[in-house]
Amino acid sequence: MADPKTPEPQAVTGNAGELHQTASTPETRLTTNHGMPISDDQNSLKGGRRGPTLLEDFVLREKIQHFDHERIPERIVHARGSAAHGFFELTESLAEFTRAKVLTEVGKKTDVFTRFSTVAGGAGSIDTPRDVRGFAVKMYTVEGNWDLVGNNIPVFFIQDAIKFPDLVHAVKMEADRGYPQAASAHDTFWDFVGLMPETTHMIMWAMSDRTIPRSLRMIEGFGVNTFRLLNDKDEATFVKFHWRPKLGTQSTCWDEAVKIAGADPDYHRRDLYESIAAGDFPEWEFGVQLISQKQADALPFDILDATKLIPEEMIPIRVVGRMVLNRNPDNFFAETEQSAFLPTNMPPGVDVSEDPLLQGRLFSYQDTQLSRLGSVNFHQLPINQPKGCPFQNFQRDGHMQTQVFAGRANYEPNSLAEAGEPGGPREDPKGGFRSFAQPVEETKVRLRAETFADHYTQARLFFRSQTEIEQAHLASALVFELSKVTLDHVRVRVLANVQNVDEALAKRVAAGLNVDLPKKAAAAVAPEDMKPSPALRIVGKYPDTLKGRAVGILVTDGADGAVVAAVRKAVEAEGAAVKIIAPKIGGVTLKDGKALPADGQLAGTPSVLFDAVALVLSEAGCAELLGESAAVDFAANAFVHLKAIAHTAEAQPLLDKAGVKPDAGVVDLAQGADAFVKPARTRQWDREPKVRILA
Ligand code: HDE
Repeated sequence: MADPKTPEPQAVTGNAGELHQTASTPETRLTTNHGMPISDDQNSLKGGRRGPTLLEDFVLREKIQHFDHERIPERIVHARGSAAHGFFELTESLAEFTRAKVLTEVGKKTDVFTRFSTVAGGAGSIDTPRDVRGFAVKMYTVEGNWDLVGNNIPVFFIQDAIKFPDLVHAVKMEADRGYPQAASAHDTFWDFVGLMPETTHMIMWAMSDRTIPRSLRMIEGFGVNTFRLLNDKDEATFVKFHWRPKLGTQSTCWDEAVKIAGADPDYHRRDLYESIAAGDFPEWEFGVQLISQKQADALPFDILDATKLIPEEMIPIRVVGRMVLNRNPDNFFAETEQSAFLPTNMPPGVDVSEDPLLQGRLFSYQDTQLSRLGSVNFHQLPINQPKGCPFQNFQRDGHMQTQVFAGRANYEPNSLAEAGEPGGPREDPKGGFRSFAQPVEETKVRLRAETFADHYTQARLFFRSQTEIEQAHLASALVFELSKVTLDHVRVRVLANVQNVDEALAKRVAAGLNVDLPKKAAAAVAPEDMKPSPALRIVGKYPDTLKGRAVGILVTDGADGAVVAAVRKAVEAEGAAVKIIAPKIGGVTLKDGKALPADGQLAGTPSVLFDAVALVLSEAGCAELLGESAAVDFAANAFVHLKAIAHTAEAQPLLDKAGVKPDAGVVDLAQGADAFVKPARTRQWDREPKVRILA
């Protein structure tokens, strides 16, 4: 018989008992979404101790129902992203060109929220595929939000927004089989590319090391589309926006990126989060290329064509500000996931151009939020609200309205103020947003301007501006991607197009695939040779520094603590982070009997996660590691990924087993830890031809 009395509260049963914590004040106690205090969050309401759960249990139902609906649709592109808060500071006024306060008030700090992303993969995909990176900055200015929604590459695949759904369908996982995830190396993408020669310039960038960045802190950002600045007199100047990382633009090796994907799928997200948490704040310079109508008319390509860039050597970048990211989000979903970036968010004094790609974007971003965030009121979410100024108008109601509008004034014009009632806000003809008075009279047409027809000149400019190392990587990336293509005719068409870029490149790729070189594709406009632009390189351009990088020190029992300390000191003095890796997470006992805790266990912390490594081993420790493939891989991968390797003499047998050959980047620590620092600052490019057959 059941006990007719209400049983004593028995909130927790079993092992959880020890952890059970209760609260009795309104401030600390757990409630339902409607504020009702909850007495028991461990057990559902059952018909008897071992009986079925009752439908009556509305506490359980509310909790489960909310959980069931936790996910919202991910972004159709750029789904995988990581973000941070910070500030933008203007260092030079652009008052001559714009009336936007954010670009004229020198020294003023404007709050920003910046989200980096990959393009093709889903929200849970890896951080290191070969892919373009999104670089979206929301500046909470005193004249409304300014969203600069850019990429880490200055050009785009297509010229007209009407092709965007096709491009994205082609690159995402194939429709019937649902793979590959976060990869462009498959038939449908290259089919689209081969049939759309306008993609060629962007393909050169996409196959360069730019799309396998070392860190989100080490990527450039570009507004891509041409915008306008408008000054007090409504005079317009074309503008291209640039972000340049203080740490330099740096990339991984392809083989390394692939292995990082397994070792740490969150590599970039973790790196951003940890560096900000450690107070090592990433920073970018903000620059503009200002182009008058006259200069634009003189350019050998159309300023409205997003597949073209303006070489810095033609029109320099003027650095006028900086951005520092100094605070991690408190909540990933509320901030990073719910942030909505809109190219239509611009302060008065900034305006769009007629670039047909940008024109389509002006519709798309606002529209997509409806299916993603589910309500026209997505601008009221804290992360999306303007913070630098009030926002007010006569738009009302809708799903999830959170604002409580008092009074009757929900239309305009109204004269309610004459009766002493609030009449609401009014337009500001002087301070408000005004579009540039661009003349537009012409016949309606669906066509591409002839000025957009040259698809190869700038692709050639990019390829020929690269260093030999980068050209070899680019050619090898093309070989890799086209090797994953299963349809011969798709490969052939791409190779025919690449011939227009550079015949030697096409030959290298064909040789790398072991296929015949097809006839050159007909070009709508024959490519021309432009003067190479060294600014388009990465290698040789980034600062010679270990700052912001990470060094891994592999240790064993019996290792010399003084050597570990010396390496740590030398590396930290350069601004790099140090991690101790040991065969077991509990750490090691050093030669002097002291314990050294580990930051990572060897099998889970491979050398791909570091920019340079040191092997501080004892003789016995090394002998033991010869039987541990993770240790052999640690050294072998560091070597083939062109990293500096410092080592104690006792580590030599492991280096031999891993195939590590002596060169300038392999440093015996008997020379002192400082000898390691210089090679650690860069990759050992001279080593590459000895460890890899590149195209
Ligand atoms: Fe986007 N893009 N895009 N895009 N884009 C989106 O908007 C779109 C383009 C970029 O961190 C979507 O809110 C069209 C160029 C970034 O939340 C969507 C076209 C550039 C992000 C959309 C382009 C970008 C997006 C999906 C061709 C570099 C992520 C979710 C006309 C300048 C922003 C969303 C974030 C996101 C449309 C081309 C950058 C569907 C139609 C060019 C960084 O609206």
